Amino acid sequence: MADMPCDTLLAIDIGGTKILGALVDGRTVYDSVQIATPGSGDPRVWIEELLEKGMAWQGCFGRVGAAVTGIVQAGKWSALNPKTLTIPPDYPLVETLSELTGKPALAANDAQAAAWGEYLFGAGKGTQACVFLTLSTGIGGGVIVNGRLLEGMAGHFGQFRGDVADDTPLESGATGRWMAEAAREAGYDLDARGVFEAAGKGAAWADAIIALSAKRIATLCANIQLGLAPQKIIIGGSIGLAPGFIERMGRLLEDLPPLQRPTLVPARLGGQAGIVGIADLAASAGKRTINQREDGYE
Ligand code: ADP
Ligand code: BMX
Repeated sequence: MADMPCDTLLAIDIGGTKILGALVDGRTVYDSVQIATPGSGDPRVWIEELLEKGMAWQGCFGRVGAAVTGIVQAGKWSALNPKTLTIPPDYPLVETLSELTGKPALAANDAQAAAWGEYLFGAGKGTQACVFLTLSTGIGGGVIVNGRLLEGMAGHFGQFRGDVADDTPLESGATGRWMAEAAREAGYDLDARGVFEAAGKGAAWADAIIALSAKRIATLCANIQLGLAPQKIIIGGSIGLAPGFIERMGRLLEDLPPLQRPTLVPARLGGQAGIVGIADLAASAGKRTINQREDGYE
């Protein structure tokens, strides 16, 4: 672990596939641990497991921030799409974090936190309006307009309905969970990473899955451009950042008239955008109004 001042933030990012915990100060991530996200069960147990792995961090942080897949309202956490992650409804996340760490805590949506991280320190730096998209277990989004992060339901692009099927969220026909399902239907027991590996070795069935995903998400990006005109759409998540995926979407968009064509760029903070963003939101919680009040602040 790098030399670390003891006034850092404990930042946690809970996605549908992995949970990341880190000690963060500004853009600097001093140390991190990762566990797989259990498919269901009690999030308290998941957080305990993560804290166990970060035992050495005791006494090194004064506040906690959690960026989570799903929506957080008044400190309570719920899924919008239980296929991305099943969470007990209205789970008391902020209270649980405070109880387990003894520190004031704040929680927000994972993609919104990542959008904030990229805006402050990454590919969104210098823009006034940008959108962050995580292409991961599902599809999450965060929107910055006039230098301000839109909170609450804003940016939940993975829930858009599209050319998938009636009442099916777009993400359920485009990213991690879907790629694994599509692979199974093709006769292969692989996750999305395995699909990319198979495509890399020339498997046509795997390339077809990636091509359909890229087409659906490129259409989403074109629609976001028409709706919000961001200067950049910043792409993150393990699928978004998989080699060639952004370029594949870019090729599908190149015939659009310049005014309507989105500018796609990779997340500069990579997989750390969420923890960096939530650390900043938690650090400035006393000063900024966010969509829920944190527990334990004076
Ligand atoms: P989370 O959704 O938990 O935030 P990720 O951004 O890592 O996590 O996205 C998880 C999805 O990305 C899973 O479906 C996983 O199979 C897939 N994945 C992980 N690593 C890779 C990779 N190197 N290339 C392509 N897909 C990947
Ligand atoms: C879903 C939704 C979003 C989240 C996005 C990305 C749930 C549980 N999550 O659209 O809130 O931002 O997935 O999540 O309804 P990830 O797990 O893929 O990072």
